[in-house]
Amino acid sequence: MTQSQKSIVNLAAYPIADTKAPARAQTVERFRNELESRQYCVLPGFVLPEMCDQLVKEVRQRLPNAYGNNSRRNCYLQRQGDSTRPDDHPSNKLFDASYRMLAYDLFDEGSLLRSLYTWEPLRAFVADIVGAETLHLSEDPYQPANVLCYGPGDRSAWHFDSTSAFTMTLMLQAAEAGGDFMISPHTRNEAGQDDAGKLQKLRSVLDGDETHVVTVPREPGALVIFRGCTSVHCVSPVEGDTDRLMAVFVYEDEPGVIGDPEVNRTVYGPRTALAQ
Ligand SMILES: O=C(O)CCC(=O)C(=O)O
Ligand SMILES: [Fe+2]
Repeated sequence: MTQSQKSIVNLAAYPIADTKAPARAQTVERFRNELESRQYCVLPGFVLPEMCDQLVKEVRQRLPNAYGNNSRRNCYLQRQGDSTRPDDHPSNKLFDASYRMLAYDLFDEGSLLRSLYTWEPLRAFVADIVGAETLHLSEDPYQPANVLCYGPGDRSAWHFDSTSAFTMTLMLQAAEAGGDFMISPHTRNEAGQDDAGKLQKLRSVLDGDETHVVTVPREPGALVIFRGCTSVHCVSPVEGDTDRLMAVFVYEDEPGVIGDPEVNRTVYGPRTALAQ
């Protein structure tokens, strides 16, 4: 079934297609302010329920080809600690993560996932929320829109995202329990250097103190935009037999961006290196 790109998003709730509509401007303003003050914003019911179900079908068909990713890393995504720092420094706290990854190339041209990712009004809307002049599609074969699949016991450890100014995720299917997206806003500076206050906050989060941690409510269809480079975040272990399926969309500030092949190899598997 081919799908008009327009009919994927709940346009009654999120009037994003008409760039001149005052309702669009109000929607942008609201989420822009939320993102600014809290470092994340949630758009519940952004994708229509029947479209979400179809996206889940697309993902399930491809699950046998997902790459199983198990790693032990610190919150800066390094696999090794830093021996020049004290043992209790965040660099030396290593955490386990496990999930499966579906790369963009596994979804064909006519897929719903690609249709949504490439829909220009979505990109323009997100650019307005995050304050980017223009956002471009990623030209990487694997990264543009990918899906994280968390089975029973899978989780994502506390981490900062590496380069992008923002991260955008779409919940496709929730776990029966667990699989909570947790974030601690403002735990690192823009430049990636920690000042004393932020470092103290980060340490408390990594030690299990939830005072500065927010659990973001996510129903299927909810879009979340967050400042993952400056706000440490994780996904708690999934409980029950239902996979937690989360699509991640990558937009770039410049045209023609492709990812680091070494990163692709670790995230999407050795097949990406063989394809070069
Ligand atoms: O699965 C999630 O909700 C979070 C994913 C995440 O941390 C990321 O894409 O950077
Ligand atoms: Fe992340």
